[in-house]
Amino acid sequence: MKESLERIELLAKSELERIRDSKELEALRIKFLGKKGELTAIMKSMATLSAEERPAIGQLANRVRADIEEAITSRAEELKAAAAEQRFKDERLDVTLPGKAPKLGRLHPLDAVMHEIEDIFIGMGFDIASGPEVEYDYYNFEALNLPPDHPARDTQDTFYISDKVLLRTQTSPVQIRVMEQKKPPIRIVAPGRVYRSDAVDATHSPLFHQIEGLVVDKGITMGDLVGTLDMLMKRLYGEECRIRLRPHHFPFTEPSAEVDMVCFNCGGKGCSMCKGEGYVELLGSGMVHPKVLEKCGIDPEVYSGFAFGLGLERLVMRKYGITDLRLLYENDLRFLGQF
Ligand code: 2NM
Repeated sequence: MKESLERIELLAKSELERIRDSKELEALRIKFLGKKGELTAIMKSMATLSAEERPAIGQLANRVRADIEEAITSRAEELKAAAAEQRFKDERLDVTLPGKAPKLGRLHPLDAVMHEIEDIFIGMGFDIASGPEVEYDYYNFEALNLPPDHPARDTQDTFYISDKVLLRTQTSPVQIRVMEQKKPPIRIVAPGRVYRSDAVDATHSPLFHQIEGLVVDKGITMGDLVGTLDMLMKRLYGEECRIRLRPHHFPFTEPSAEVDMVCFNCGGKGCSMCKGEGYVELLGSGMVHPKVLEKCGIDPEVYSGFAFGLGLERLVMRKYGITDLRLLYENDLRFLGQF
C-alpha cells in the first residue's frame, strides 16, 4: 500500500508537468483526488489494515493527498500566470506608433461660395428662401411675364415632366411664391439648383446653381439695386472691386441691366481674360416688372422692387481659376482636395 501511495504521488507529479490548461488540470484532479480516484480507493481500503499499520499508512496517504493538492494549486497558479502573460503579449499595444489621421471632409467649392454669398446677404438683412426644383410652368415662366410661345422661353429650354410641370430654369419661381404669400417689405435670396436642356461642355451643364435676390418695398429704386450689388462684390472680392451696369432686357424686369465687374486680372485695362473689355460679366438684374408684381397681388403703384440672378458656377470658376465646369461635378477628390 505504501508503494502504491508513493507511485500515485510520483505519477501525479509527472502528469502535472505536462498539463497545458485548466481543463486538463481539472481532469487530473478528478483522476487522482476524485471520489472514484485511486487515492480515495486506497483510503477506503485502509479499513482492512491492521491497527499497527494503519497510523503510518494513514499519515502517508494524507500527506500524499495534501502534496498532490498543493501541487495542483501551484500548477493552477502557474497556468494562470502563463495565460495572463500570453494575453499581455497578444494584446500588446504600441502607444508610440504614429496615429492614423482621420481624413477630414470639407465643403465643395460650390457650397463654400454659396454659403459665403448667403452670409453676405444675411448680413444685409436678407432671408434665405427655398422652393421646389420640380416646378409648375406657371411659376417658372408665366408669372415671370413669359407667356407660352414667348421667344425668351427658347433660351431657357428645360426638362418637362408634363405639359405643366418642369424642372425650374431659375430660382425666380421661389421669389414668385414668396411674393404671393408675403406682404412687402420682402428681402430674400433664393439659392439652389436649376436646370436647362443644354449639352455638357466646358461651360455648360444641364444642372447648375443660381442665387437670385429680391427686394420689394415702398420706394425701392435702381439705387438700392446698385448699392446692394456693390456691397456684395466688395465683400466677395475686396474693397477695390468696382461694378458697372449695362442696359439689357429681361421679360421679368423693367428696366433691366447686366452687371459687370472690373476684370481683376488686368484691373480694367483689357486682357485676354476679359477679351479686351476691362470688365467681366457677373449677373442679370433689374426692377421687377409691374406685371410680375401685379400677378403676385402686390400693387405696383404702391410698391417697387429690384431683383437679380447670379450663376454660381461662373463665379466659382473665376474665383479659383477653374477652366472646365465639368470638374465641379465629377467628385474627383484630387480636384476637390485643392480647395
Ligand atoms: C435674373 C435677372 C433679373 C429675377 C426677377 C425675379 C422676380 F421674381 F422678382 F421677378 N426674380 N429674379 C431676375 C431678374 C433674375 O436672372 C438673371
